[in-house]
Amino acid sequence: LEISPFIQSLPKIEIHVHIEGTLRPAIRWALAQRNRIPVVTKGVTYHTYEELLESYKVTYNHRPEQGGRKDVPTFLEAYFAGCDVLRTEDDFYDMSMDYLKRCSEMNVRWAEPFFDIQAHTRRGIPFEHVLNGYLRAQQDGEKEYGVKSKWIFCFLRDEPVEEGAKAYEQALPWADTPTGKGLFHAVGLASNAFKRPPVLFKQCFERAKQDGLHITTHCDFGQTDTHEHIRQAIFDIGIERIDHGLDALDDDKLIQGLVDKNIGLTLCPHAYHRRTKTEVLFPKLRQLLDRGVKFCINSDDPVYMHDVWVDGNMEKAYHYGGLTKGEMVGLVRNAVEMCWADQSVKDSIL
Ligand code: ES4
Ligand code: ZN
Repeated sequence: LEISPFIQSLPKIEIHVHIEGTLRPAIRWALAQRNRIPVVTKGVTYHTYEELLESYKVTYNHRPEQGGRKDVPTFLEAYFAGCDVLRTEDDFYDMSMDYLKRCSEMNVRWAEPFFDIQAHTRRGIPFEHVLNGYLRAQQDGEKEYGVKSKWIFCFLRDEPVEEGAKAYEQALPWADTPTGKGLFHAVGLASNAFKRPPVLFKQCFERAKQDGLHITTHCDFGQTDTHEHIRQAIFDIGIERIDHGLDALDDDKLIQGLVDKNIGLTLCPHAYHRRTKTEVLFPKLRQLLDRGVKFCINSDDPVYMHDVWVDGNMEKAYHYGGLTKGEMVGLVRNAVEMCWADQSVKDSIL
């Protein structure tokens, strides 16, 4: 699907994108050369850039517990394998600057990228390398590309809660607090949700709230127990946004909760379209509009999802969802309302 002049011209905000999911194969290859390490995904070593590029054309497997094949990487296996080339502060900086540059090309004015610090500390990378790389990119991305950002710390929900709490303490000096460096202004929950409901992290969310940060959580589309996860997010934790959360449409009480509490969904249409029929998926956008649920359009992990970025995701909503131009502008307006930028930034976008 080509990007139409209308979609290209819209000012954009992206508030659901994993920075590690924006690591393009060209950058991955270059960083591997720079660090003198091989490029490997699930036991397969890529000896040429062309082979590596080719490997990104797949649709990743489902998780083994959901019947996925053992020989094909799952999405998360590919995503964490990509992280291996990120070793130095400059590596994190270069990946992030590449994303922010891409933002400027797509007319994205404000971004709230997620980062998985535990994906790096558990490989022995010092947390300062990660955070200082992102902080420098946050500053230079605004200066060089005019893209402002505040970032979101993600707990890896399939790791022990104490590990997440420890990582949070290490990262706190980089947070957007009165004494912090201003990198991240929120916390979220990512990675494999299987048997890892949001309430497990209730104390982590409470702590972040006390520190003056915003809170959001992934409730992936079509996952085990996703309705219960959405229920917990709304009613037990008091989350401000939900990442995905499209399954709320199956349950009137969840929809009512979203509407009553003005909780918006950060949707990523292409992520669902990879494994959902057009005629099943896109009417759901219309249903959300009809029921008054706020949502906005994002990319999630563009590099591991066929190179479909936020503009491509908006094009899909426009084209397959049959939304009008006015409705598309409304979705940008929703993103302005849902994002946690200062009012002056919000006012400058729409
Ligand atoms: C993710 Cl698509 C998705 N689901 C859960 N966790 C993630 N982290 C990055 N992308
Ligand atoms: Zn996500």
